[in-house]
Amino acid sequence: MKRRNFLVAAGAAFLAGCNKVAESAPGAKLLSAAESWHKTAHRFLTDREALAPEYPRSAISPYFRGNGSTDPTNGDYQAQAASDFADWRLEVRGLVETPLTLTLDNIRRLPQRTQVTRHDCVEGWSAIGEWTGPQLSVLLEAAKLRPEARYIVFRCADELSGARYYESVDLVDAYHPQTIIAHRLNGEPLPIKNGAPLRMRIERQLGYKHAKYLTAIEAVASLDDLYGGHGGYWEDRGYQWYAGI
Ligand SMILES: Nc1nc2c(c(=O)[nH]1)N[C@H]1C(S)=C(S)[C@@H](COP(=O)(O)O)O[C@H]1N2
Ligand SMILES: [Mo]
Repeated sequence: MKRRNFLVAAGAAFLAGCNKVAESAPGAKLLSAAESWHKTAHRFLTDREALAPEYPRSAISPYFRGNGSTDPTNGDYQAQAASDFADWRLEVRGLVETPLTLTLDNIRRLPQRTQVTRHDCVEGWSAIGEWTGPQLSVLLEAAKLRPEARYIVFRCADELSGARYYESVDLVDAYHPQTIIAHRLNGEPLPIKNGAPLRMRIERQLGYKHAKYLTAIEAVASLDDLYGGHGGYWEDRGYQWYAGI
């Protein structure tokens, strides 16, 4: 029964995609992503595919603070939290051949990556944490991007000062091996303050790119028609869209 539900939710194409990803080298995936993204990306590829530093577990900060939204009160978030996020769904949609709707269980069954990294917030604080989740590339390969797709948009459940949080990255960061959909922090399910039940880790980017309370991943050709048109909540308020570190 469980397995049948998983197959119905995930779909045959999804499973085929996972196998393909498992066999292919991350470098090759990144290269082809960049090619279809933008020819000039090649010049920066060596820099941009480099890994962010990873740390031993002994370096993990005793407390990983929450920043921005730390306990969303809008929509049905509180009700979802009360039921341990049993009904949470992550959609993969937009310019894809096969839209996906995933449960948390689907996400936990995918191949996982665990990484101990340092989070840098522009407000001037950092924290080291251990994050676990599937690589975003696995989901994108399963959904199969259409050639027009240029950016991946992250949709969030929370509102900050009355406006919906959202973020976006280009395909180089989307396919970066350390870009994961985290559901665990330091070996435990994500705390609410850190984005439960799902949040992005985009380790070559500053903190505000790491969308918390993730509800959908959307492939788009342009960022112009989203909210303020600058590709993210803080970008619409003056921050740089490219926040590479
Ligand atoms: N949905 C959502 N994601 C978000 C934010 C937010 O307010 N809402 N804040 C951002 C900022 S500025 C930072 S520094 C990190 C903070 O992550 P943390 O709460 O786990 O420390 O989340 C980022 N992602
Ligand atoms: Mo931040």
